[in-house]
Amino acid sequence: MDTDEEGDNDWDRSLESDMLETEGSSTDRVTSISQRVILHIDLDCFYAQVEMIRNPALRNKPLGIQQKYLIVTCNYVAREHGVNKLMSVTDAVEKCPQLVLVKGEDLTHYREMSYKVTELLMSYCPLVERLGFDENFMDVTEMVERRLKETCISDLSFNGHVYKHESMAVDEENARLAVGSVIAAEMRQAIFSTLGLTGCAGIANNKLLAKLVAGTFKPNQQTTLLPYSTAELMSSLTGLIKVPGIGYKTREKLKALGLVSVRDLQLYSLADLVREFGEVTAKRIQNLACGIDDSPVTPAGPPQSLSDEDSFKKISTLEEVQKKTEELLTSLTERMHKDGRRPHTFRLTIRQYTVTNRWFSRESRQCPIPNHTGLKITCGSSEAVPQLLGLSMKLFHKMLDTREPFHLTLLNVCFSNLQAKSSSKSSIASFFTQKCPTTTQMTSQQQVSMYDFPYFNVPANVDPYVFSQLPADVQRELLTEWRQQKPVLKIPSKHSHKTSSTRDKKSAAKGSQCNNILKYFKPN
Ligand code: DGT
Ligand code: MG
Repeated sequence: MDTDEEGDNDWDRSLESDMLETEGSSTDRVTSISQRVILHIDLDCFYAQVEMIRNPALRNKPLGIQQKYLIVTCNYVAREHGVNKLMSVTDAVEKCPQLVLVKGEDLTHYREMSYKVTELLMSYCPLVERLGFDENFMDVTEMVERRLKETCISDLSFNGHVYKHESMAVDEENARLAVGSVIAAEMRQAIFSTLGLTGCAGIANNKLLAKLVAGTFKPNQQTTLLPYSTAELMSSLTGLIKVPGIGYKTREKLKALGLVSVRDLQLYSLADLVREFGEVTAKRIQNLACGIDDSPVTPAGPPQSLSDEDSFKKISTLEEVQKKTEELLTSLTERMHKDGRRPHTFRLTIRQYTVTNRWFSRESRQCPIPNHTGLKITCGSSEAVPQLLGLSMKLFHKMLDTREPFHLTLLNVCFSNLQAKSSSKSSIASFFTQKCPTTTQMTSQQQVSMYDFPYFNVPANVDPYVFSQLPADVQRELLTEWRQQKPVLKIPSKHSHKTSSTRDKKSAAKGSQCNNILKYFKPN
């Protein structure tokens, strides 16, 4: 099974660092935080939807996506038959004998669709934060402000549900959330008309509440939370496990203090919590229990590492290790090649079977990737895998004495320390690029000549003779880089009608941040 190491689904960790950053925030900041409009968009039965798009014949059938012995998700037809997420395949088939099963261990299509959704949302608003594969937060506060200036409050209405209200009139106080609900509906519509996917949205003043309220009505619906309904939403949660940001270990510690429900944590003495967890964590978890979360929506950018892993019942021979590692390396190097950056570190992780500690006995070794191998990976050369396999086996022997019997249940291969190629050979690049504008600065004429150059296929401002004198490896690397310098996506002109100069700068900064990130999302 593929894994994704974007670090973008670690809600606990991100909240913790956010809290550290926001310690001692000014009154102004607190005010602006309480006025934010945050959307949370969660796609419906994500893997199943992707499979139904790939094969529309599955659309009206009960469909389960299988990884090993589990149904990791199922479409809503199957849910009507009593099939649930994370049910065993045996139980699911018993509930619904006509269930169609599709293997979902290869995440390639899900990952690709996932990035398309984020990319689409970023074309409307740069402040998009991914959470896992099918969830995105958006901070649409600025969009809301702009629209409010152009709209009469009496013309506004809420789109979708309002938590615990049949209907709700729009007034001064809730107008911003009402505009947020209209934007959320537009985003969902954009995702549907562009990519064919449906999803749910939550609209609230912070990330925590937006996420929690989003699931109130499913599928393909949206719900807005008004601030005064926060307490009701929080007390509707069946336990601390339902509070995103309070992880397993924290829950265990809380349980030892006798705290099980959200209400228990709300009412517990902060001083006692501080003694147990320290000030930052104590305040954070108590705030979360009260629905308070001032963590910002943080666009993540490209992943810091790429990895691939598989788990299995038993691997106990060197040949099996080699075969499985080679398989994993083949798919990982292909992804790395598509990514375009060059990895400088390689890590191998194994998990040995132990009766006592079944899940947490991972062990890793890592090493630098030699330059010639790094180049092979970025060029997409088939020689990369055998070279990496050699490295893997050396690392493997450092962890295990293969003269003794062994029992592995997992292998993971990982590239990290990923660097954009321009920085890794800046001296050569700068040789060519002193007079060569960056992609964003190029005129359309230059871009056309760069891609269509009929003979050498090098940018028009590069001397073909000088290029032809370079070593073949360097030529290949430069060509790959130039081919990848496609025009970056434009932020729609919606952002350009701000008048104040500070706002212009802010907007430009956000735009360029967004463009940088968009470079990562490569078309298929
Ligand atoms: P939903 O949101 O209830 O309509 O259904 P999904 O399928 O979108 O569920 P969600 O949002 O919790 O998760 C998104 C995808 O992530 C889902 O389609 C399959 C995958 N997934 C979710 N939970 C697990 C899990 O525990 N293990 C594995 N391997 N995959 C999971
Ligand atoms: Mg979902």
